[in-house]
Amino acid sequence: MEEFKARRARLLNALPADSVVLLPSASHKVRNRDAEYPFRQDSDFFYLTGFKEDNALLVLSNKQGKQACVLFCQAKNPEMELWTGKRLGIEAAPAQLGVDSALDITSLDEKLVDFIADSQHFYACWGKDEHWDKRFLAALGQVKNMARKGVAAPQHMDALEPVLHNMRLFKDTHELARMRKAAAISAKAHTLTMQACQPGKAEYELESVFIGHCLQQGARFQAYNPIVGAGENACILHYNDNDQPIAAGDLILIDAGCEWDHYASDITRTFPASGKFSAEQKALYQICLDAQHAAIAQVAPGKHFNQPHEAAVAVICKGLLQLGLLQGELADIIKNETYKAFYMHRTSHWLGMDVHDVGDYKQAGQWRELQPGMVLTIEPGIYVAPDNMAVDARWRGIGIRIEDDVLVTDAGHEVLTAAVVKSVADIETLMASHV
Ligand SMILES: [Mn+2]
Repeated sequence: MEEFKARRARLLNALPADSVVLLPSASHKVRNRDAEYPFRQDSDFFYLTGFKEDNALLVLSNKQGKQACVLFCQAKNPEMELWTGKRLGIEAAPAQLGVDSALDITSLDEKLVDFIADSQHFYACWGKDEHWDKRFLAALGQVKNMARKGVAAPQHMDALEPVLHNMRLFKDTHELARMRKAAAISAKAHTLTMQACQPGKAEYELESVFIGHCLQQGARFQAYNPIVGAGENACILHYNDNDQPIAAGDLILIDAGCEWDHYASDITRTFPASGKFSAEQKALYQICLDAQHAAIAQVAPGKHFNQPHEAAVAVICKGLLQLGLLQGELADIIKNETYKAFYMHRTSHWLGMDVHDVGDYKQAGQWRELQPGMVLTIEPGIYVAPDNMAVDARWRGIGIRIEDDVLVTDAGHEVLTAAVVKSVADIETLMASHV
């Protein structure tokens, strides 16, 4: 509770005087007819409340120098709770969540007016959800109509995201504990999946090993849909079908990571179905791994966000040039981006509550400087399209990506997902111990 309370205070301290913040929870989403997707709380809302129910809204305000925090949530209702599960309720919310008071969500529209009245700055995630925009603007309209009573309406409609997401970019110890847990479960799941691999199995059988381990450990949700691509499917960046058979000569690319208490992990490993890399697979894999090591070495305070990517691109270009998949001068290849035929995505993204986490990548047009507490992925890849007639046939259809989660520390970096092997020798040794 203290963790969330402290974040709310920090946010309010960062806002100008006489601000009001309105932040709704996530709502249930229909998958088909009466069946819903599993509920996932809104990341911003969870970050500030730790509250896991839907149909709620957080109000923060610092009007007249006084910080206030009010939660609108669902009232207790035994009849409804019999169907949809236990609710915290209005009475228990203040003690449980550390908010000043709690109000019935059904009274939201009439009460919002009081919170907005006499505020100067109206903070919300404007433009994110039309339904909430309309409700907030309707309340604002009501406040404006009170002008003759001496009530002032906000002069500024402010985006909440820049200040809140800059906070989320720097992970505190509570957040890192959750991210380490997610990383540990996913690393073990990747290890078990590699050991379970055999030609003749289907991609979904490996997916089931991965998800099965996560579930057994209590990580009920994946941070994103797992990618399990065998052979040429590894060249499809967001492959999600996971329904093809695995052949003996295939490389298998698995990009999967569980979520632990609203925090993501994101790991990719690529390994040979038979347990032994072919000469071509090994040559490209080693380039990708060298690129990843070079990129990870660039993660340290004071480096900028693009330096790992630049390092990875340089290693990949040099390697593909040596193998003859690229031709010409190294400097030209990098400048003209001809490597993009093989490496078309970027090397990193922020990681946190969201797998592609919030936070600006550039500030004033410049790549952002890395600072302790930031977490980013390092995920170079090499993909030779099955129909790439510019290269020898033996290279075609090979797809490789290697991805780890890296925390920026005072001393440099810490790889949170180091527990799952990635060298050629270590993968071949692990896969020899088939389970
Ligand atoms: Mn990723």
